[in-house]
Amino acid sequence: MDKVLIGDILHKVRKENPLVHNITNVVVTNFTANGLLALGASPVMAYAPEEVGDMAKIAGALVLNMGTLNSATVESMIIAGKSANDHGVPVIFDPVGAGATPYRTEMAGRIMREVKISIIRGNAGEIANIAGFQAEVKGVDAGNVQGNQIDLAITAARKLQTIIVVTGKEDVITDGITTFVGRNGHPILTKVTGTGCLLTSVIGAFAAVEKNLLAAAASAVTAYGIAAELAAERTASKGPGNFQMEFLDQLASVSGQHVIEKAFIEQREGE
Ligand code: ATP
Ligand code: TZP
Ligand code: MG
Ligand code: MG
Repeated sequence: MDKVLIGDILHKVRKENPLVHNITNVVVTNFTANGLLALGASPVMAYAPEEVGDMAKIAGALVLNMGTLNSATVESMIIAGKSANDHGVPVIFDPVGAGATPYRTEMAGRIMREVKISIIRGNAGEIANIAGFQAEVKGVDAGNVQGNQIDLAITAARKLQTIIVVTGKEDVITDGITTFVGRNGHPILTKVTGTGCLLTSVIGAFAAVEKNLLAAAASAVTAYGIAAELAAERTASKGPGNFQMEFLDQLASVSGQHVIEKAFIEQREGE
């Protein structure tokens, strides 16, 4: 992956300030809005079935996040998703906790059937479950998933006909044909709730400004991981609280130059 391109897309997010419509969970709502603002995007959270269609059609991207799902939000997600589809707005899906309960797995399936999803981001357990494999999910956290994460991502992308981003120690970004593996990030990200959800929304911001959605997703994952590294360098010894605040600051200041210096993302040969 060209590091200059990653910096260019990051720059476009800040220049174009895209509107990102999030239907997300109650745990991460404020953190997601602040993270998108810090990065240079414009967040909006809107849930009412009466308005989600209108909001989604004027957004640069729609992010659907299953974290604290209920029957009303599922209906809103489907209305918003269909409107986004009709108006050429990319839809990014975070199947939080898929596999943890039958309800979550079923609703993930329903959302994916009724809405054309451009990019799905989740941990390995969530992605395995939505692709139809049994895998351990502990609440909303990845359980101990056996097997190769790259193979899992490629299989899921082919089966679900969408771009898949599997995150963890290594991140895999694939459309089933072209695959990138990234190694930016820091383990302290797992000690702050919502860092996966915020990443999904950041992918939305990148997808809003870059038509090549695979490049958008890979660039978002890389820039986000580098911001986390910069924040961890300054605060990891103090703990997750200080890290969380510093991470917002680093999302605001991570630059193309940082990407050149720190990006670790490589393309894997396909079959
Ligand atoms: P989980 O609930 O299992 O933590 P999640 O939805 O919060 O999943 P993560 O997989 O934790 O999402 O990904 C969020 C961010 O944290 C990504 O940028 C990812 O690269 C990073 N990350 C996760 N684990 C590690 C790790 N061990 N080392 C470095 N970065 C990590
Ligand atoms: N419970 C329901 S949603 C949620 C929790 C703790 C937040 C999950 O955030 P992330 O980004 O997947 O860690
Ligand atoms: Mg997490
Ligand atoms: Mg998550």
